[in-house]
Amino acid sequence: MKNILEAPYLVEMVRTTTNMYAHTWDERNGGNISLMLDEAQVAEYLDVNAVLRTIPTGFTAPELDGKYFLVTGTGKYFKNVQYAPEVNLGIVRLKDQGQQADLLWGFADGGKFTSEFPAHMMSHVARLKVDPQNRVVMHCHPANLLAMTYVHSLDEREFTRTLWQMCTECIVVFPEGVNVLPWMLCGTNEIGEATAKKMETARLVVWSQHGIYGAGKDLDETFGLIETAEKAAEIYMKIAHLPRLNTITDEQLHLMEQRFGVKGREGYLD
Ligand code: 2HA
Ligand code: ZN
Repeated sequence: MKNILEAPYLVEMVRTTTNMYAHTWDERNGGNISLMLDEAQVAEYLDVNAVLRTIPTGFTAPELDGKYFLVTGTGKYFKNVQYAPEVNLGIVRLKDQGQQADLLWGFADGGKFTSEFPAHMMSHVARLKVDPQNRVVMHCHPANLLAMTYVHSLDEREFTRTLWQMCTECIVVFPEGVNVLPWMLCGTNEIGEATAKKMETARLVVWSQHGIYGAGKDLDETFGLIETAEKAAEIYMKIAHLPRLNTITDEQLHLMEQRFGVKGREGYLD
């Protein structure tokens, strides 16, 4: 059996959490990531019949039975993942209508998956329905996106349009726009269900006064998605209090659509 610490997906997860911490998106225990794995990817490194323990999930998601996830641990710091991956990360396989998770590796100090496991798992279900290639759900607390939810309208069309206007390439990176949830209590099935519903129409979901969720086919792409939205929010927070003399017009955004073969969310451009 090969060494799990050398599995490309584990190496990439360690690099991603480290990088996200370096971007200041994941203070203390902030943020969480789940990456769906194929059984073959896991079986190369672990005996998939050797269950360490079984952890209740607290929700029902029959679609996920038999699915494997590499996921960050509750209360764990992204900053520390690189030094002790087997304590801060775990690999689980869901069963019993998603109500139980068999732990196959990790959470070595007796820990368990992120408190946002419901939002992650329900978002995977939602994204897989619209994009069978989806593998990643990522949550973090980037300062400028958070700041923006204090001073900008939370209307999804308005929020998206502002981000598109802040950097020319935003409309190419997230043509479907950004969905927005009002402040809600985190770590609950309710915010999980609300997030998953928003994930049906966009890969980015802002949690007002809290952070953002991103989804994508791999860690790099999902990181890049959040990075691009956060960059746009940063520009906004630099200029919001200044007179705006110039902007990117809807006409110019239409030119971007044509040049890059994308289509902005229906009704979001004039
Ligand atoms: O504690 O970010 O939303 C991790 C979180 C909860
Ligand atoms: Zn959070």
